[in-house]
Amino acid sequence: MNSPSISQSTQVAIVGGGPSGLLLGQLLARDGIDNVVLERRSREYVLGRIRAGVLEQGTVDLLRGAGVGERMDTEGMVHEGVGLASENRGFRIDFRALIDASVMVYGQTEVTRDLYQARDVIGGETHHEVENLRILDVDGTRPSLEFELDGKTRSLQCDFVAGCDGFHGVSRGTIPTDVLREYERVYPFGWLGVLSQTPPVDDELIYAGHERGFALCSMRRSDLSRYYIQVPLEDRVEQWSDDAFWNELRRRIPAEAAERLVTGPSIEKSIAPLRSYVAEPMHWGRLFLCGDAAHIVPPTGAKGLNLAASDVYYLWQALRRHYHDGDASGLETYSDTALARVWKAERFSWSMTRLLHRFPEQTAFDLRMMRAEMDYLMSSVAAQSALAENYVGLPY
Ligand code: FAS
Ligand code: PHB
Repeated sequence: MNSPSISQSTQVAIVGGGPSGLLLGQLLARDGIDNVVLERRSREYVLGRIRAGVLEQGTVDLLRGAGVGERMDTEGMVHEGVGLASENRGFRIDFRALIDASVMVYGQTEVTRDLYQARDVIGGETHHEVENLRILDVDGTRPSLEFELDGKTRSLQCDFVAGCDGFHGVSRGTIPTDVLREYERVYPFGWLGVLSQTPPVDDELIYAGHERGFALCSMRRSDLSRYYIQVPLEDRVEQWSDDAFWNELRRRIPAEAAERLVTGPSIEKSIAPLRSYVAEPMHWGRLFLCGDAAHIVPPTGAKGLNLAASDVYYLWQALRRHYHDGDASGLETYSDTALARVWKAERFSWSMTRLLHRFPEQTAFDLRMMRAEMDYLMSSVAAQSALAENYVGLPY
């Protein structure tokens, strides 16, 4: 490896220019804390990803507080409830009546776009297409990153490293294997997702359990819909024509929704695997993990992006106290604080996935338990309130 030809320093080095890294960078910059974002892909590539669609109230408040909520408030859709269905019978969970709360439907792609534009405005330093990034000396007092950029080897010295580089990043691997504890469940199915320039089938989302498998009706705008169906892990997206997708979706959702469904050509089609995963601790020396770098949830509970937001909130507050008040207590407790909320979201996401999906090994008794759980949910205000408070987001 060539010795670095260019060296610089910053206060916080952020690995990853997805929602976690960009939101942290925005919050730190507004507090005068210098930071540099290093992203492996191009900006266009990052902005081409189609991912999450639902923002918890905590995420909405954080984006507004970071000064990036304007377009979300103009173009986002406030949802005061969500539809659930079992074997084509639908019912509604009324967030407003049950717990006086709501969520915001606004795509992660748009959140990321807003964050990039805000970073342009504040002149935040961001490097794209960074290669071969290494994280060094996080167990010391002056960690550094080494990487290649534009064919030159560079070194970035810093006080702290924020590992915001997602599940396949390098940050988590910096934690010694005898320290890192991993918890994982890989699900025996995936989600086949379609984006279509069609009006959504309903004003709100519909999560549907069915003997043929799970389906989800979501949206991005009043003329842009997002749909998912559960498929076997071995399925390939090429196997699924648009017509096959629409016909399978119709079979799994409530009859009145199936009749209203407006279909059209898919403008994006992909299969995402599902897993539950948590890495502990989320802090090692001067390294702090945020978002998918530390945890993954099955998207059934719409928690992935929202957990990234609460991690960022905790780390931002801790760094702010360190730099402004000389108080390191927030940094010392960051991992425990973040993990407390992460595990509750993991539980909710796992329980929603178990309630709404068909698992290969399910017995007749298991299916009766699923039906009883759905019947209880349909008939109990207490059960619906519990689901509502988890779905809209538990407090930070
Ligand atoms: P991200 O993965 O978004 O960002 C990490 C960034 O780090 C990426 O831009 C990556 O290129 C970069 N990076 C990686 N390695 C690097 C390196 N060595 N050096 C520099 N940069 C590096 N969540 C939901 O709530 N609902 C959903 O429906 C949903 N659907 C999803 C579908 C898919 C296919 C995936 C993969 C995830 C989905 N998620 C969903 C979860 C998703 O929204 C994440 O929770 C969210 O992107 C987390 O943001 P980050 O932590 O920033 O990680
Ligand atoms: C989406 O719109 O992509 C979406 C919404 C809710 C989920 C998962 C995905 O739970």
